[in-house]
Amino acid sequence: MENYSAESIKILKGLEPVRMRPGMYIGSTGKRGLHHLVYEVVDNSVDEALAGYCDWIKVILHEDGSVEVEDNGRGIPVEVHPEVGKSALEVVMTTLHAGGKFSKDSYKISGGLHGVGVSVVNALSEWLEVRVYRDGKVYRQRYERGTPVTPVEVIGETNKRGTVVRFKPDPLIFSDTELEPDILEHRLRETAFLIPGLRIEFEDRINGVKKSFKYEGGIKEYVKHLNQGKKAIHDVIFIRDTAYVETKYGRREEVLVEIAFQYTDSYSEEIHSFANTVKTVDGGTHVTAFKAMLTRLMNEYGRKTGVLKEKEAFQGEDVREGLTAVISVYVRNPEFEGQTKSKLGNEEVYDAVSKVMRERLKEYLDINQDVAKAILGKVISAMRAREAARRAKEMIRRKNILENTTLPGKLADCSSEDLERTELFIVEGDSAGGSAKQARDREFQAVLPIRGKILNVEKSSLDKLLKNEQISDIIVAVGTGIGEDFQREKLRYGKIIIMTDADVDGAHIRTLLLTLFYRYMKPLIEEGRVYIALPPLYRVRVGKEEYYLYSEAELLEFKEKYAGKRMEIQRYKGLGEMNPEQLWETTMNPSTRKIVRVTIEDAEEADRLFEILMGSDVSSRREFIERHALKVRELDI
Ligand code: 0RA
Repeated sequence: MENYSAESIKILKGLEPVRMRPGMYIGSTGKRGLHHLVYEVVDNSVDEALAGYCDWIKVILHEDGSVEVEDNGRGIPVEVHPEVGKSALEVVMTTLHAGGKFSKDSYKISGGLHGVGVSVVNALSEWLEVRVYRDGKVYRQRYERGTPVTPVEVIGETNKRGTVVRFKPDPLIFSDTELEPDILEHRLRETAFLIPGLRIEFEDRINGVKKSFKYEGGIKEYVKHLNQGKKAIHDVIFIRDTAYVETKYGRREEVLVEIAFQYTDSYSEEIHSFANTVKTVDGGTHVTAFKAMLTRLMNEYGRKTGVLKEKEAFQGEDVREGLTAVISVYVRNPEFEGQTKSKLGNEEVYDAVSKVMRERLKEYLDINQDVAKAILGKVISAMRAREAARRAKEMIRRKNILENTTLPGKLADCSSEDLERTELFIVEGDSAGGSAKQARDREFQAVLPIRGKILNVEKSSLDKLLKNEQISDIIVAVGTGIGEDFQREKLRYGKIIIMTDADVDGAHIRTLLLTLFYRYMKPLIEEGRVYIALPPLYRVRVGKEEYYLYSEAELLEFKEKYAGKRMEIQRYKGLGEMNPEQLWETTMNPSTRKIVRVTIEDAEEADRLFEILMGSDVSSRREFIERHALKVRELDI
């Protein structure tokens, strides 16, 4: 870094445009934009850390809703800027400096919404106070809505170095000025993972919580963290190298590539990517190159070892099943594309990542043959499962086409064909199924009992379960077929209602069914046709009156209301304990029952949880089921 000098700042304009059109600078004036203010300030300190001058950042969420960010970097320069006759500190805080901005010589973040500068934060704050510890002195200046209300003053002496920025987001700009500690914590932890050795402290004074993040292992530790609770099949692979590549402007540039990844025995894929420590949620050239090269190298390896037959080839999805990866690149002029500026566009990064992957990963796998074998085994079984799933789908399709009049024997169908009235109850257990068949209104309600223990097949993928008879009965009863063969017009019922016991097994089955609908019959969820029945948890008798209660909370409330009265409480352990009349009244009669419509978010959650259920980690599975079982209880219509 050269010395700070007057020329390195190009003064463009004041801050009025920022208050006029905040969205242009921070994306939005909602929650997202609000949090962006904090990131903007933290990123300045992070840049100082990347340049090697700072190893500690502290963020405090104050009780008054303001945020304070302190670092032990060099401190923002305070010298008087000769051209304007103002302190550099004031210039930095009160002018928009685009282009040749106040930047480090290293990899400066310059794309999109990132690195718009701390002056933008100043402009959008009700007030902001900056302190600089530099040359033994403490400097201070205060602003209101971007305008200085004090000069840059020396307010004391110190032996510290660094910068402290404290600001309060302006309620005139933001619809909601409440910062979410969880969001901030998540982001700060992520940043700490990206810069090994950097300590980031977070203190939430509203809730009295303090956290400290420091990861010497960098993104390697990040992958370990992401895979907690999953069963890894090898140690985290870490590769890091620089590559010299040509940009589209014909310049040769150095790109630093860091990749950490690990396979688990799960079926999901999780890739987090960053460019210059900025998260690229929509991926980009670095992610595309990583995926392409991983597939290519695995195919080459599979060929070489003879496990791939002549006509076989791994597809991307085979190679990424159970993969958790973190990709972090540093590039001189990052281009962030897309609506939210979260996709990396630099073509030269594609070349750099391909090159580093080819050279370093090959080398790694040559040295660590056992790891290579473990991964290859996983990829092969993913490929076989994909082929098996295709055959299973084919089979169901054929079954649908050839015998589409043969409905499952266990289905008690309804007589109406009016889609807007008809309902299919998928009921757990034969005894509850029997009661439901007796209880239903056969004109518009159909009942399909399924056995409770469909899920005993441990560590099986959903694809395999498609072959399961219970599942194929459901698919045939619903009528639409699945996946690419889904035909909305074949739908046989207007509502599909999942009715399971209020216990762990019930939650288990519900998750499986939601995952099935989510992955293979998604339009049904999007149209809001899938529901969960909420059977009561208690029946209470007070005198001659009977009441049904649907939650612990309702029971407590009830007890308070009837305190002193004699009551008889029956707890239902399962649907099977209700006689048909009770089942009708509490769970099936449209005018008295409770049902919850399943949203896409619910189904996504179920899909995620399904992975945990199917995974091998018994304790996290148990924990999840219990949590999830409670959660559905808390929902209401
Ligand atoms: C430009 C030059 C110098 C430091 C900084 C910027 C700087 C900015 C921020 C913002 C938050 N924390 C910061 N820390 C440092 C260094 C000038 C010099 O000492 O040569």
